[in-house]
Amino acid sequence: PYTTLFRSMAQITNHIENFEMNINEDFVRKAQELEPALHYKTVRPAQLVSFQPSDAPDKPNDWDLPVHNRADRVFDWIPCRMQPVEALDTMPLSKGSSVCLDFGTHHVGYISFRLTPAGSPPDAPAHIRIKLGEMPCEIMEDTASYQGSISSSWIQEEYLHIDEMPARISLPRRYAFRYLELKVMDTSPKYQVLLSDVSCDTVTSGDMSQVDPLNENVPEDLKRIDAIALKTMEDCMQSVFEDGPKRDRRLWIGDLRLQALTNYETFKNYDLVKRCLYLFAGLTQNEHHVGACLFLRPAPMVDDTSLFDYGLFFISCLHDYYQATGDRETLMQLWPAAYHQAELALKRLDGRGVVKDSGDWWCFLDWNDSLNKQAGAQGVLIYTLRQALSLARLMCSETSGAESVKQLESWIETAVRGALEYLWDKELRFFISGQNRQVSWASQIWLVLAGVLDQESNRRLLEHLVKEDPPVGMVTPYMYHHFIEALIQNGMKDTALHYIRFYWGQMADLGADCFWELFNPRDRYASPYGSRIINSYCHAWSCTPSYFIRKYFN
Ligand code: RAM
Repeated sequence: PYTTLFRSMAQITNHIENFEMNINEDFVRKAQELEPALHYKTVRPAQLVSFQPSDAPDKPNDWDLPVHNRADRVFDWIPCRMQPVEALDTMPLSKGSSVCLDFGTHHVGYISFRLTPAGSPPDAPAHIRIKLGEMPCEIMEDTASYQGSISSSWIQEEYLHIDEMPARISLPRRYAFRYLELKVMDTSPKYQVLLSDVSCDTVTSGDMSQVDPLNENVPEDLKRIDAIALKTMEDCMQSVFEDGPKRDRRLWIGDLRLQALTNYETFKNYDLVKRCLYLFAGLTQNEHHVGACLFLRPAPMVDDTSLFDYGLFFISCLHDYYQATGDRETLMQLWPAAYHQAELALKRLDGRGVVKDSGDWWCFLDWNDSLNKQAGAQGVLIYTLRQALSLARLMCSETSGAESVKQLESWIETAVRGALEYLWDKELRFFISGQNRQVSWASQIWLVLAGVLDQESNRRLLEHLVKEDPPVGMVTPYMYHHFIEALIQNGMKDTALHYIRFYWGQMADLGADCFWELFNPRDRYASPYGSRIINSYCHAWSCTPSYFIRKYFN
């Protein structure tokens, strides 16, 4: 029951030419029936705060990297001049003055506050600016200086005219923030305004009471990392698993895959994963390719962004969901869509059994401009084909699945042979990628996860990788996740733990309330979008320490 809709290119970004959306009404209905209940809670600011730039020189920390390692800093802004919220009562704000409220931790929700005039009757509207920031940089850096590659409309900043006061003002948008700054652009020389009764109705579909406490003997630093990761999960759990509640506020399949894995070890909201699976299968692109991301409102719609790896991860999501739930009915319904993603991906193999390389934005892997994606994509292909094979074997007994088992076995054989013959460089003892035979972290990690070599060789490769540290490194928690997973799967748990501490531990030391979309320990200012104020500081793909800690170190 597929309906096909054609949309004009002018309306939607141009990733696919002649983009078409295929709708499976039954699947979409099923997803809608699984819409989660949202939980609301009212929270209030903890204190007033100001920030000072940190001019202290960088000093090497435990990891010998130039990263601040002091709990009193949030990135490189030092919170100072803290005051109780009650101080607002005696703080009339006039033209040009501002106040910053610290809610104590990260929140997602709807803001309201009261504005009362002080002095003469208000003879002009109050013109105010509200800024909301997950991090101090969003409050402190000038929005007008943003020149990045994605829309400045993500910056959480509002200008309002208030005509009548006293007034209770409720902002219509949902925000992700810890800090709220109100600045008076103008009142009139005759009156000021008092800010009071500031609150936020937080929203999430995550239910923290479902999450078991960690065993007492888990080390304190891991408990802290786990708590931050859980908060990240909670704030990203909305009507679907969002990638980030500040940005992009939508369902991306790469993020979903890692959220779902973490969810099975924590919140155990199986229906939320199921809902996302039905959405992806119910709203597909040209040739029924699973899209990279989906919008929910005003009506569910698949985006026209198509990525090789993200399409294949539909297989992983279904595979992991079945492993966690044993929900055979869902498996049966969604298996054809999953298998089809493998068929589509196979079209990209050249005669040698190697994925054809092209441009930038055909396969994601990591936010790293210099990364060649060919070998990593080959790894993702083999990794997901193996998961498809294990599902196909399960399906075999009840349907005519024997064909797909044979087909998948032969595809895997072809792709593994291709990787070994054309991507493995015996001299370098690394997998190479692309025409320029690039050696990167991502290529090694994905081909290790793909199980192209035996365990012993994988281990040697990972050790070699760490030792040689090729310059094309990892920049996102998403890529680090795969590194940790590769280490654990090859019996290197101690090294994995070391890197969890190295990476997520440093974010925690830098004052993270939730884990970030991006963190490059060697360059804290890194942003694929051109400015760190647009980065997301509560990002789903960064939540996996809870998965690792609970599954392997608890
Ligand atoms: C970013 C999103 C998301 C990621 C994609 C590839 O814009 O925030 O997390 O999956 O890119």
